[in-house]
Amino acid sequence: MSADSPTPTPPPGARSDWTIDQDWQAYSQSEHDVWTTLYERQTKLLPGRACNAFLKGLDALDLHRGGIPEFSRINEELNRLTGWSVVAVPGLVPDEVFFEHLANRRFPAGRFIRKPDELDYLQEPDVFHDVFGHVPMLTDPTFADYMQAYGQGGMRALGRGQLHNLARLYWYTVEFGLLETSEGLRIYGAGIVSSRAESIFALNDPSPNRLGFDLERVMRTPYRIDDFQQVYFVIPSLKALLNATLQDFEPIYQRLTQAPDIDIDVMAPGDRVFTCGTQAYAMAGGRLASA
Ligand code: HBI
Ligand code: FE
Repeated sequence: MSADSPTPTPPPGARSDWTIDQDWQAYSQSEHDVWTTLYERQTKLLPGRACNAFLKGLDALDLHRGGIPEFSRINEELNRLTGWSVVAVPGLVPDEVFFEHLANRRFPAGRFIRKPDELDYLQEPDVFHDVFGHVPMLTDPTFADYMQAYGQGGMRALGRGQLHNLARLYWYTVEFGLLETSEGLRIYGAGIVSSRAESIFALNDPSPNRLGFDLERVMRTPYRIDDFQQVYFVIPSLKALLNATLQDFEPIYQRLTQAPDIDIDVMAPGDRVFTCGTQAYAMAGGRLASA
């Protein structure tokens, strides 16, 4: 989406900011059952894997009431904690709409939930990915500030036509980020924490590289949207992540226009190496080969 093309019009039934009513009454029992199945699977797995901020947020929002949570109920507590709200959208929204919501502390969550035969993998973020995966971290004040700073930065990046660099930052932190703790690596990325298989792969599999987070290095690294990541980046703290976005991006964007991408499966000079991966999973053909 370049800066000058008009924003696509919202789908029928959606407001001009692409939000829709969650219409919580309209969920069927089988849709609620899918949420409960996914929720119970993940919460068995995540203690000792997800970071404390995530686990604390999950409790604070009381998401274990069984069934798809009502956004208006979540928002009472979420607003009180960090001023964030969850708003329902039909699915992926255009980048500039997405950034505008984040910049105003509104997280756009898909209203739909995956089908029972899609439990383990889906391309588009559904309510489980968005609300279970992303929202608990928004109860942490530092991460809440990071997400708003990301939204504000996104609106600037759009203007420069360098969105792809910033999308990588989102991907390797908000979606697939790992955190270094005294007990070992922990997950904070929504794409990992909402996936049973990747919650295990990202921490335990010898295949992917695990490298120290460096903002500019991450912004030069392409990513995969169709399978487990071949590299995960590790932050030393949520504060360090927030601080990385508070610097002036202008010189960074300038350098990025001259810097070549870094291949997804290599180590680069200066990388802090937590795991030098075998890349065996990707070389064996990944998800499709092991299906
Ligand atoms: N829309 N609803 C929704 N959820 C996302 O995570 C999302 C999006 N639109 C764009 C987008 N993510 C990515 O391009 C971000 O990197 C900006
Ligand atoms: Fe997401």
